[in-house]
Amino acid sequence: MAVVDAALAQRVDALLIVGDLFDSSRVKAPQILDALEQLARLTIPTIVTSGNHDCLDQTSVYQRVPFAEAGGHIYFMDDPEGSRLTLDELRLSIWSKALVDHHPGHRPVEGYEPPDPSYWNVVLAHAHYVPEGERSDRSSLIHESEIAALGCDYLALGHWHRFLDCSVDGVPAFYSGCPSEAGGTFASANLVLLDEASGARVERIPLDGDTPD
Ligand SMILES: [Mn+2]
Repeated sequence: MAVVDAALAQRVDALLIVGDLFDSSRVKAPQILDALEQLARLTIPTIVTSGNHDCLDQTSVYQRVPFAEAGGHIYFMDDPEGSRLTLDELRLSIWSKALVDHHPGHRPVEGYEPPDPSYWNVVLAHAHYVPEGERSDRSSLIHESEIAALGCDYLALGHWHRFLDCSVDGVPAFYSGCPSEAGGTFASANLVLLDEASGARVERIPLDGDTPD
């Protein structure tokens, strides 16, 4: 898995996978095992939440994904009401709401509560971004004003298969892009640097030998 290669090469402190780790609930056992073998190459905290392709419904692929077998460093954020993971060693606090039903009523950051302000405050959202002044009848929306209201140190966005900067009012918010080439862009992941003085800085890292266009 190219993302794991990049995480090892960059010596990151944690890996965030913001939904759609698996393409569907019909993914076969060998692919599940392969994904777990890849994640087992890491020892850093690896935080996973569900997306619309791997949502937590009654037929969820996650019923067949024994994360524990890949290691205790994997944290699966599976609470549909939203939950918080606190990693004291990294002074990192992560909030995420698991996606169960991808529909217009699902709001990925509704119910968010800010954490202890002495921690890095990171939010994950598998969501369809809606800029200010626009409306959408799509599912799992996140509006620009909701991003601004989070006031977090970093919002990691998943769902769209491309890199995109959705930062607003001092809240850094980015889609990571996709680990395979898609939509005329190159495969990439986001390297997020959290600095006491300057806050979050995001660097786009090409994956799997892909070259930037
Ligand atoms: Mn998605």
